[in-house]
Amino acid sequence: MRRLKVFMILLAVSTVCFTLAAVGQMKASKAAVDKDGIQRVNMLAGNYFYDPDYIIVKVNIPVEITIRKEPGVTPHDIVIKEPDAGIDISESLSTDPKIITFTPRKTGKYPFYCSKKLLFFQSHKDKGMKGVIEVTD
Ligand SMILES: [Cu+2]
Repeated sequence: MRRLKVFMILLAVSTVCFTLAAVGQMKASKAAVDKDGIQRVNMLAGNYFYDPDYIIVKVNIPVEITIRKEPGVTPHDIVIKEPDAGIDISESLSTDPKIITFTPRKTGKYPFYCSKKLLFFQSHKDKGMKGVIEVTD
């Protein structure tokens, strides 16, 4: 009986570890709702990525994204143009964390990206600097 219990605990622990590993690979992040009723996410932006690049939030609950840029001369921003869903953001980023707030009003998957582009080079978005906010019930 005791052995079975230990086995069940080990099974549960390994399942959790496996799930965490899978999520880490996708760089997905499910926002946790804090005690004050705000969903908080930390994000890092760099050449040419967002980490995490897939955020899952709940509809009609305020979201707070704390985002900073990796050190370096390349400028980055974050753009989310989904006014129908209550998300309309265009913020340039710095190494000092910036706080972006909005309340998603509609479920769905909404793209975000960096709008920077140097001369005739590929845009940062085309280099992979983009992600998705998934708003769920
Ligand atoms: Cu960029």
